[in-house]
Amino acid sequence: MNSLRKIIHIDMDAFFAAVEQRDFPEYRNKPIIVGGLPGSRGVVATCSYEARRFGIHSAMPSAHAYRLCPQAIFVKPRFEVYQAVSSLIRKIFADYTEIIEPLSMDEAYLDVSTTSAHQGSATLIAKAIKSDIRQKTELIASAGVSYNKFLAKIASDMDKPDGFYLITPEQGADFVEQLPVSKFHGIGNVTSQKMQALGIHTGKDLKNLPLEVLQQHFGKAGFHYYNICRGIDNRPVNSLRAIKSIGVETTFQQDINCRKEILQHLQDLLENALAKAADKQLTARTLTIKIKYSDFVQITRSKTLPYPLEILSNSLASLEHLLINTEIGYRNVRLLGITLSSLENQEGQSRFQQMDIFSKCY
Ligand code: TTP
Ligand code: MG
Repeated sequence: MNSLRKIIHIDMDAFFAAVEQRDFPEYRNKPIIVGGLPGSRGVVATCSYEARRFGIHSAMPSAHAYRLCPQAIFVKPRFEVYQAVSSLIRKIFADYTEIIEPLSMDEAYLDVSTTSAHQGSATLIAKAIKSDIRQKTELIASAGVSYNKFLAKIASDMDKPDGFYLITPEQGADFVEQLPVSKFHGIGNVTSQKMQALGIHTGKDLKNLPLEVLQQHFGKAGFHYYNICRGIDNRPVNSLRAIKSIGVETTFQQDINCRKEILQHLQDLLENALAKAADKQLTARTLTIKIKYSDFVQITRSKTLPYPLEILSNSLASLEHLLINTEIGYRNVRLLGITLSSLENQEGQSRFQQMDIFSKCY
């Protein structure tokens, strides 16, 4: 275990809604819902803490939110403003460390192991960052501090809003033991339900299982689960400069050979990869497809464009073009993958990206 690292996870509170309450004082202390309007088929992007008391949350259909709280104020998102705040908070992070890994517009991991400000105390640095954010943006962030990413992320959620929570190396293992697996970051609903069915409810239950059993049930992720339930997570904080590519792939339980089906899978993977890039505020100019045929022969085809691949509709032509020199439709395929590279940092998102995020919110 690398107990020497000092990792901070920062996450803004009720981000889009807090920005709206900041800019429109008449919204303050009121249930505000940012996202689709109630008459639409849209969903809630986020809502103020006042609205959360009514049981409203992100991704809930707006019509449902309206039924729970008819007096709530529904507002449309203003992505350019959120983006500007996002850039501002990243500049604040950069005052404390170069090792910053943004996860989305409003959250990031920071490795402050070698930061000398505030006598190198991660607690004091986290508090200083919270205070800088408040001063420069008039918004509130929550911070989690620990010795790895997994615990820092959980910590930032422990004391929200305006939270600060520290998990020391001495506390880490015990802390995870009592934690419900549904709260583990990276364990989604499907895996969580699978774990419940296997009688795994807490970190302790997970810890009782040997590595082989975890790998048998959860494949590659089994090793990660084996570690995190012991408070161990050696993943580095990947600063943007360190990210060279973003890849996603899928192996089929049964080989496929229908060209249409393969194209659909590749489109889904591409959409997934583009969303990951957008979350990190990166754009890509190189698209690579990977195809592994049923006999394990693997090919890759790449195309680099003079402009960034941004949204799916702009990228489909490149995808189809790459498929020309393959044998899809003729040979059985067991794995498909998409990799985006030639990544560039996107300061201030383009209109296309905003539209893409916009469509995801609704
Ligand atoms: P979150 O950090 O998940 O949520 P939040 O900042 O609104 O609230 P808190 O962290 O205090 O729990 O997401 C950040 C922003 O991302 C959120 O303000 C709106 C947007 N978002 C969506 O558009 N759709 C979603 O499903 C989620 C979860 C977030
Ligand atoms: Mg947040």
